[in-house]
Amino acid sequence: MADSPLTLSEHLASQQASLSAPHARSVATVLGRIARVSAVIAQELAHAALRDRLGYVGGTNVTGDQVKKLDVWGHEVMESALRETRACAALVSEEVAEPIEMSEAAGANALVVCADPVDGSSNLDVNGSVGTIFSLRPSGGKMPAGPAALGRGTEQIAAGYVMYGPATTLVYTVGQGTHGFTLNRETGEFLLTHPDIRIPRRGKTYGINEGNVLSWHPGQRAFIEHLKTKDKASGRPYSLRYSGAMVADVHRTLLDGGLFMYPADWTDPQKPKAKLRLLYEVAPMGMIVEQAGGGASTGLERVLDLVAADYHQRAAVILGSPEDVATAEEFYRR
Ligand code: FBP
Repeated sequence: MADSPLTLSEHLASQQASLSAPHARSVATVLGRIARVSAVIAQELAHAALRDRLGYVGGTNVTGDQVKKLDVWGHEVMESALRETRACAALVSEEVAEPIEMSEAAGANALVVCADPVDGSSNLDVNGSVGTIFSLRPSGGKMPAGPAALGRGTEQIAAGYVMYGPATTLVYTVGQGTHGFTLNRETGEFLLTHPDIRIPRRGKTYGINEGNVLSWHPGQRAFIEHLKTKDKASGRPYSLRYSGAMVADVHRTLLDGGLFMYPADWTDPQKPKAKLRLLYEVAPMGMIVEQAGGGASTGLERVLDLVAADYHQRAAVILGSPEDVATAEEFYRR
């Protein structure tokens, strides 16, 4: 009889060896707790329409997005879960302007978590796929700990996402490859179903909001025309696949290859304006995809080399199959 798949906690234990000793236990504790709270979020999403949890609360968050009831609820359950771990010294969340300090977790081993508790909010009221994105960084024992979140993407020590689709899938990396788990709803455990994910070198699909085409960098526009041009030898044209939720689009790209892109608005070439947030969307996805053998770029530079100077700083992103990302960068350089 086939061995039963590893649980997330067993897999985390096997990854401990690769983690820098002081943080190993904190990373396992925090990732384990995020997994458990995401099972709660999955349950709530499934019943949201029955519990009057759909719709807006009114008002906007720090990045100007209209806030949904589930955005707030998702943030609150994430915050209290992380506080309980006593291993999280601060939380940078999409829903709150400033980092939330958690003095319960002082000390050099404590971590700073950057999170988008509910990603893809525009899909919530239409029963579309949504997700949770998270990134872990060392706090360095600093208090306040929040500023330790600011810095280069390469300083992340772990990153992951949970996708709430027909199944609930958790994907994470601690710098030793990227691994996928599926929630067993009966037991509430995440089981290893996608060990050591390797993204195909080239894909057949691309995901982008084409409604923004007129504001794109000329290289971006030419690259999309290139993907749409018939050429049997290079498998073009690519098909367009776009769900409106970064987690769902990145998950498809990770498993099938291809590209997910949210380029900047270059209407004013002096001040390109991006949409997605660096600390809790672009940088964690960059680490996950790179650890699966993929690439993650702004079109002009590697996203993991970007240095965050603001908690809600935005960044352009083109990620996916390494050869497709390289081709996109060539078009940006022309
Ligand atoms: P939030 O829902 O967490 O604000 O995330 C932003 C997001 O919804 C991404 O998940 C998605 O990739 C993108 O915005 C969709 O943007 P648009 O509606 O402009 O295509």
